[in-house]
Amino acid sequence: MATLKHLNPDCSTDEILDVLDKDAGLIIDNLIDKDQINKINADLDPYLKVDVYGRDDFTGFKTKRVGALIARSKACRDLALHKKINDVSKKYLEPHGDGYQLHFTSAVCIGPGESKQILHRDRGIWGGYLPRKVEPLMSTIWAITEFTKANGATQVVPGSHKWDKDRIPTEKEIAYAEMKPGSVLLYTGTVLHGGGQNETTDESRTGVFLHYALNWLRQEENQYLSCPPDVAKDLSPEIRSLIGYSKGGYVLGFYSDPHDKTATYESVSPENMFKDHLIDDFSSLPDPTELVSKSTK
Ligand SMILES: O=C(O)CCC(=O)C(=O)O
Ligand SMILES: [Fe+2]
Repeated sequence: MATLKHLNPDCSTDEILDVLDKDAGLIIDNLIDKDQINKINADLDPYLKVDVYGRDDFTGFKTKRVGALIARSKACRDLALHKKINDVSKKYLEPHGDGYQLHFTSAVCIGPGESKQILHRDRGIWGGYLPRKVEPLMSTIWAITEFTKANGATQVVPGSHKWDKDRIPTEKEIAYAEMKPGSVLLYTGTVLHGGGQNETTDESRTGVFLHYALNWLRQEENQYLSCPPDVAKDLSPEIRSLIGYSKGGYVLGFYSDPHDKTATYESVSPENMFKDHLIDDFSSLPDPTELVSKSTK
């Protein structure tokens, strides 16, 4: 059976990138401690208690999914800003864009009796229009409960990011992301994976999913609605910027304040929504010739 490489919490970004390049999936063991898991559980418990399940085979009739984790959970905000994960996301996505953003948040709880999810590549959310040479995603699944093959550990096909799109893995080519609570699965948008079958009668498998994407792509979870300005105003500038209240280039993602008749906030970075003075990372006018020449890679 295929296996996923396990790295220690003190592994370097370069070691992680090497394995991502080869396998497109790996586990870092024990990256967060019990105290952090308790905080995540306490934040998510009220939402995971509600009996709302998926609506089709893909989302799973016995699987609960809770989103808007940035608005709902301080512990998940801390997790989203985890330095090692952000270092990896930045470096992994660097060849394909000028920055990255948080793209999807969800707690996924696979209940007893759930069937296995079809293997897929998450890059499919953009409808297959992205050329294969663009790697759009660096994703994490944090184990909140233990992940075992029996309770629905994520299926991952190491190396399948380099496969022809129609190649179907044999059973032996599928690895299972078995890991202890506090460990994290890293995987890319191009690797084949899917939720595992939960063949237990009394165990649920809960993971916190935080996905990071190139900042020029549309986010899977609409962060401006899942974490609207009246909630975002009380969060840190770092997390606001990560979820998209920032620009992704000279003009990409600017806004104008619809209520402002003085035109103070005209074509500015969303960061200004939360400040009383103008700030703009890209405020200096670039040399137009360079801007045009950079616009086609
Ligand atoms: O629950 C899992 O382990 C994986 C779920 C997944 O890949 C998805 O819903 O896109
Ligand atoms: Fe997926």
